[in-house]
Amino acid sequence: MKYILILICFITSVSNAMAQGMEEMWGNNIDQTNDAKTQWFKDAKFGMFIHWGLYSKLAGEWNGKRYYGSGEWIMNQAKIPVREYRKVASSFNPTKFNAAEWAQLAEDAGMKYMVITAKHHEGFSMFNSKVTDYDIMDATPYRKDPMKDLASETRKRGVKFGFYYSQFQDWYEPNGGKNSWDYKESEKDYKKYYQEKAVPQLKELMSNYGPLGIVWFDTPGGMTKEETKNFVDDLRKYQPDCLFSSRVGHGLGDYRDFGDSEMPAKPINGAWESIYTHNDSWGYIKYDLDFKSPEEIIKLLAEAASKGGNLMLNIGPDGDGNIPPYSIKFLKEVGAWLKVNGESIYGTTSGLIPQQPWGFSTSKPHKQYLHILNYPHNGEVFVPRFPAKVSKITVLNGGEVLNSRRDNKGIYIQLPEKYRKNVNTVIELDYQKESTYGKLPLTVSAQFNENKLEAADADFTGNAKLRSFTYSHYYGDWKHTTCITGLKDTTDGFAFDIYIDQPGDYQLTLEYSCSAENAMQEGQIDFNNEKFYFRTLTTGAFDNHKPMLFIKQRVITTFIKNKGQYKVWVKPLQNGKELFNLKALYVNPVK
Ligand code: JFZ
Repeated sequence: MKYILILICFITSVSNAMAQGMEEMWGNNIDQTNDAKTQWFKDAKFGMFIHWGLYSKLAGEWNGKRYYGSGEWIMNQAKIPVREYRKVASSFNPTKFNAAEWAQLAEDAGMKYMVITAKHHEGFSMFNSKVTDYDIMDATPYRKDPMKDLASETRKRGVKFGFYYSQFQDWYEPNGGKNSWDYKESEKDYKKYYQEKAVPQLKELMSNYGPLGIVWFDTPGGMTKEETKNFVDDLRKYQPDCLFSSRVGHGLGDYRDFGDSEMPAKPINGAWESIYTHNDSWGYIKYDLDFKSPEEIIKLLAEAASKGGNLMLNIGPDGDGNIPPYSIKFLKEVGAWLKVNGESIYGTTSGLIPQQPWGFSTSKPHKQYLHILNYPHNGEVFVPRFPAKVSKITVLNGGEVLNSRRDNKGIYIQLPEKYRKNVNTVIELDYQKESTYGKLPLTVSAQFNENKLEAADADFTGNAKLRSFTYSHYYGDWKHTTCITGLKDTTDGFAFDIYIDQPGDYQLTLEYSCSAENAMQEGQIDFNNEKFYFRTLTTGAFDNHKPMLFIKQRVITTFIKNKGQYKVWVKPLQNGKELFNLKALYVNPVK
C-alpha cells in the first residue's frame, strides 16, 4: 500500500517568498468532507484558466523595455506609478473579444470549466463594477462587460464558469496589498480595503453572473484566520455551492491548489488541481512563444488524472481580445484526443497501477485505463502483478481487442505496431473484482530507452528525505521539483527497489544539482552485488530566483545476468556536507 499511503513531505523551499510557515496561511490543509459539492470538480479533470487585464495590452513591454517572466506582474516589476499605469485603461479596447469563440474553444478543447481574472493584482476590474470607476465599463473606450457574455456563452455549452479574484494584492488602491512604490505599507488599512472594495466586488461577482463554479482566490494576506473565516462565511451565503480555491487561505477553501506549475509526486486524495500556463507567462507577453505542445498537455492531463486531480491550463489573450494562435491550435488538438479518449480522463479516479515506463493509469469501477505515452520497442505493454482477473483488454479508440498473456510476474499486452506513433494510446482493462496492490518494485524495462526512477519513489535511511524546491527562470514563472536531500552522513542514504525485465547491459545515470561548495565529494552505489563509486560535479547553488540546474551524470555500466528484483542503494562516503539534491536515477538498457 506504500504507493497509496505514503505521505510525502512537501517542504517548501526556505528562501521561497511564499514559503515555510506560510503553508498554514496558504491553506492547503483543508477539510474535504463535503464530497457532493466538489464532485463535479473532481469529475471535470480539465479546465481553462484565463489571465486577462490591462497588462495584456502592455504585452510584456514598458517604455520600450521588455520584462521577461509573468506579464501580469509588469506594473510591479517596472514599478509603474498608479497615475501612469491607469492611462493604459484609456486605450484598452478589446474589440476582437468574442465570448462565443472563447467558450467554444474551451468546449472544443474538452475543458469542463473556465476561470477568468475578474481583478488581478494590478487592481483593474475587468467587469462592470459599481464599487469603482477603475473598471472596464467606466475607464475604457470599450464600455461593455465581457464577463456577462462569457458567463452566458460558457453556460450554454455546459462549461462551468468562475472568477479569479485577487482578494489581498491590489496595487491600485492605497490600502490594498503590496504596492510599496506608490504607497507606504505602514500607512495601509487593509480592513478598509477589504470592506470597501474586495468584499463588495466579490458580492457583485457572486450576484450578477449567475451560478458560479469557482471563485479562485489568490495570494492571501492582511487577514487573521478568524477574519478570513468571517469573510468566507459572509460570501458563502451568496452561492453556497460555489467552490473556493485553497488560496483563500487558512485552510478555508474547498479544494487544494498546488503551486504554479506543480504536479504532486504521488496520488493525492480529495479534490485538487494543478495549474500550468500554456507558455511561460500567465498574462499575455507578445515575445513569449514557449508553448507546450499538444503531446505535453495530454501528458500533463493524464498525469494529473492518474494522481486523482485536475489540470487547469492557462491561456493569455492579448489586449485586443485575441487568443494566441498556438493556444487555439494546440488546445483543439488536445480536444480531438479527448473526443476519442475522454472516457479515460473524465470522471476517473487515481490509477491502481503505479507509474510504469510506458506511462500512467486511471481508474473507473472495474476498469483500468493504461495511458501509453511511450511505446515499448517490442510492442509489449507490461502490467506488473495486476491484482485481478482480467476479462477484456481493448484499445479505447475503436475497441480493437488485444492479445495478451499472463505469468506470475504480470500481464503482457501486445499493442500492434500501428499504435507506435500515437501520442497517447489508451488501453482499457476490464475486470470484475476490485483489489489493491501490495508494495511493488519499480519496473525497469529493456523495452524503453529510458527508465526513470523518481525521487518520490525512494526509500530512505538516516536523515535522507524529500524536499520540494521552488525556483524561477524569469520573474514569477515558478517551477517546482522534488529531490532527495539530507545526504550528509554515511548513515544517510536512499534506495530503489526495482524489477528488471530482461538480462543485459544497463547503465545508471544520476540526475542532480550540486553547489560548488558541496561538489567533488564521493558517493557509493550498491547494486548488482557490487560497489560502485562516483564523485559529484558542480551545477550551482540553489537560488529560488534562478533556474535550478541539473546534470545527468552517467556513472555505471553493468551486466545483469538474470531478470528479477534488485535494489539500488546510494549513500555518501564522507560525513559533513550534502552530497547532492537528487532528482532521479535512470537505469537504461545499453543498445
Ligand atoms: C499567483 C499570481 O501572483 C500570479 O500572477 C498568477 O496569477 C498565478 C496563477 O498565481 O502567483 C503565485 C501563487 C502561488 C505560488 C506561486 C505563484 N505558489 O504557491 O508557488
